[in-house]
Amino acid sequence: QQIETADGSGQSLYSGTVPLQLTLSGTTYQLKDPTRGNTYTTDMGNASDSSLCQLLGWGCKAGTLFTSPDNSFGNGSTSSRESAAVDAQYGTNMTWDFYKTTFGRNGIFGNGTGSYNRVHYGSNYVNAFWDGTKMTYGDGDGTNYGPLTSLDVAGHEMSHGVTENTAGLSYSGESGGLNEATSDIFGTMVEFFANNPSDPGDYLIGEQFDLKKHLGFRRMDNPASDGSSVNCWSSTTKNLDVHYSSGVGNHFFYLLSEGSGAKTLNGVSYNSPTCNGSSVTGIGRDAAARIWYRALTVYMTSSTNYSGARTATLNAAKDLYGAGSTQYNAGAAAWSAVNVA
Ligand code: ASN
Ligand code: ZN
Ligand code: CA
Repeated sequence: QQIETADGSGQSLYSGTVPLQLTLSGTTYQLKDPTRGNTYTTDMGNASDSSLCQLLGWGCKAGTLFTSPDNSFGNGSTSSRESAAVDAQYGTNMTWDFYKTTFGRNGIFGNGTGSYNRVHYGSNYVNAFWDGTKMTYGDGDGTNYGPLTSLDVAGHEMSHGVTENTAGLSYSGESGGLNEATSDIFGTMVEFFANNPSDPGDYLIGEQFDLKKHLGFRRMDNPASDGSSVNCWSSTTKNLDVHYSSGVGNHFFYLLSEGSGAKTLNGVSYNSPTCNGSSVTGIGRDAAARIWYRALTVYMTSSTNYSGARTATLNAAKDLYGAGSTQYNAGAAAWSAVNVA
């Protein structure tokens, strides 16, 4: 079989019609991108992994690669099984391009090797995950949540892979909260980077597939508004589920990017309170993301806690912008504003 790269297009659920790079094998188009480390997407056919796989990583299912007789995938609705696959593939493309363009990073592993997506995992499964090798997406319950294949979740899950291959933040206690915050931060940056008119950048996580409220699972300007996450660090932050202790890091990142107070961006209204009554002026999300990425890849380790994250990001800001720079000072002010001294 002759193998070539072919241009194609997909009709996604959340991002409109998107360009795809495909593999043409003989006369069959595969949803597999030779220009981004051969990243591909498979159909799990609503099967779940066996308990042996979940426990030991043995006998996990790879799913069936999406293929087509033409170079077009999906129809923009869940009536085609390909549509969610288009979102997942597009999400990995945008995440790949975000890391490459912004930080010069070649994929999750940093070596140009791709990964893969499994979609239609399980039945009524309202989650998505990274397992060390690949991304997996459920279809949601169909009532409150649709398939979880939005850009921000794709960026979130792939960023778990980046964290695992850099700082290695351990997934419990405060380091676990920082691990989760890192995924929310870069998932959000991917959404802004893609600049897709159907899914404009915001500081909400999962708003696209939240069928009822369109607010998603978490919000970064005021994490505590979900009733479970925290805005401000305290000595009990380490006891929370990592998806709630991430609130401190998410809140820091929002404040550093956008500043405190009320603001409307791409049609979404935000109001970020500080924990110490200060007001914080933002430095923009691009500078904030550069600081976080350098902190993650140069200074953080598996056991970094919030106090350590303050030191790591301020060291990163010093390297990038200089001690006493606006960016450095804003970083210090934003950490103080979330009670991390
Ligand atoms: N969706 C979740 C996450 O990526 C799955 C998990 O709990 N690890 O954080
Ligand atoms: Zn996560
Ligand atoms: Ca979002």
